[in-house]
Amino acid sequence: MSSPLHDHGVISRYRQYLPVSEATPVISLNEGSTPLIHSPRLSERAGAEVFIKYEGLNPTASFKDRGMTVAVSKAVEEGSRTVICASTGNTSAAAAAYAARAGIQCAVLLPAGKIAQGKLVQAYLYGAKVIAIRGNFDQALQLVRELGGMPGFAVVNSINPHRIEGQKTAAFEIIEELGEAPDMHILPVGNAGNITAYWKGYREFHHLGRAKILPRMMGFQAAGSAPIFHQRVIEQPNTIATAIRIGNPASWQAANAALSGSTGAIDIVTDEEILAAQSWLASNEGIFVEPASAASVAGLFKLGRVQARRIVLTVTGHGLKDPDAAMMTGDYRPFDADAEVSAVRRILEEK
Ligand code: AN7
Repeated sequence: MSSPLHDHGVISRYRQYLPVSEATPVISLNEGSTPLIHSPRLSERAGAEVFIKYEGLNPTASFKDRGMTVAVSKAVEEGSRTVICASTGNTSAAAAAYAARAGIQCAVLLPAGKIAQGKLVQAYLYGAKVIAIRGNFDQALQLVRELGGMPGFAVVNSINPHRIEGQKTAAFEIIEELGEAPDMHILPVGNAGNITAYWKGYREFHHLGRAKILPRMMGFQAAGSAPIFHQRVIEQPNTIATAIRIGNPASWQAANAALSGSTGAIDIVTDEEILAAQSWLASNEGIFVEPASAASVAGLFKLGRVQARRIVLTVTGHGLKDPDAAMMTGDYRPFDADAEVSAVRRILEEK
C-alpha cells in the first residue's frame, strides 16, 4: 500500500481529475513532476521562449509512467492478474515496472529486433514475459486486441482510456508551472496517444479556468513512419526512432481532433534531422533524449522562427534508453593516452 507521506505521483497529485476512487489501490513510483527547463538557445532560434518538458526523468525514463500508474491501478482494482501490451519499447518498460510494483504478471509483445537495448533490458529486469513477434508494432497491437479479452487480462496500451487520463497530467503540470498554457506545444507522434492526452489535459484546465488560452498542437512523425501526415496506413514503417516506428496509430482519430481543434499541424522530420537534433540538444543544452524525443527538437528547427510567445517541447524518453542510436549521431572515439601527465596534457593542448 502506498504511504500518503511519500506518495507524490500523478494519482496523488491529480486525484480529482482522474478516474480513481477510495477503492482504487494506488500503484505508483512517484512518476510525474518532471522538470520544465527553459532553453535559451532554442529560444533564440525560434524567436520565442522555449521550454523543454523532460519526460525522460520519470521512474522508467519515459512519459509512459504517467498513464501506466492509472492503467495498472485500475487493472488491479478490477481484479486483473496480468497486464498485456504491444510496444515499441517504452510502454513495455513502464507496464513491466508497474506490474512488478503491483505484484501481478506482465506480458509484452515486441516487434523482434526493433527494440532499443535499454528498453528490452528493463522489461527483462522488471520480470515481464517478453514475447518477440516476427512482425511490426501494428501487428503486435492487433494480437493484443485479440488476446486482451482473456479472463484476468487487462490491456495497458493507450487503447485503454486510463492511459490517456494519466498522461494528460503533463499538461496540468505545464499550466501550473507557467501560470498559463503555452501558445504552442510540440511533441513526437507515434500511436498518437500522447498528443491526444495533452490536448485533453489542456482543454480540461482551460474549461476549469486554470488557463485562458489553448496551445496549437504540433506533432512530428518520422518521415518513414508518417501515417497521419500522409493520411494512409504505412504497411512497412521504418525509422531510426524505433519508439515511433508505427504505421497505423491507435489514436489516429483523436489526434486529428487535437490537430484541427487546436489549429495545429502534423509534419515530418527525417532520420538525419532527428539524429542531428539529438546530438544538438545534448551538446548545447545538456539534455540527452532518445531519437523519437528528438523529433520535437528537429520539428522546431524545421518550423524556424515561430509566431508565439511561449513554446513547450515534450521530450518523451531518456537518451540512455538507446545508446546504439545515440552513437550514430557522430564519429565518437576517445583519445588514447599513456598513463602519464605529459601524454594527457599534449591532448588537452591540441586544437
Ligand atoms: C520515446 O512504447 O508506442 O504518439 O509502445 O516511446 O503517444 O505513441 C511509444 C511511443 C514518443 C510516441 N516518444 O507517443 C510504445 C510506444 C517516445 C515513445 C512516442 C513513444 P504516442
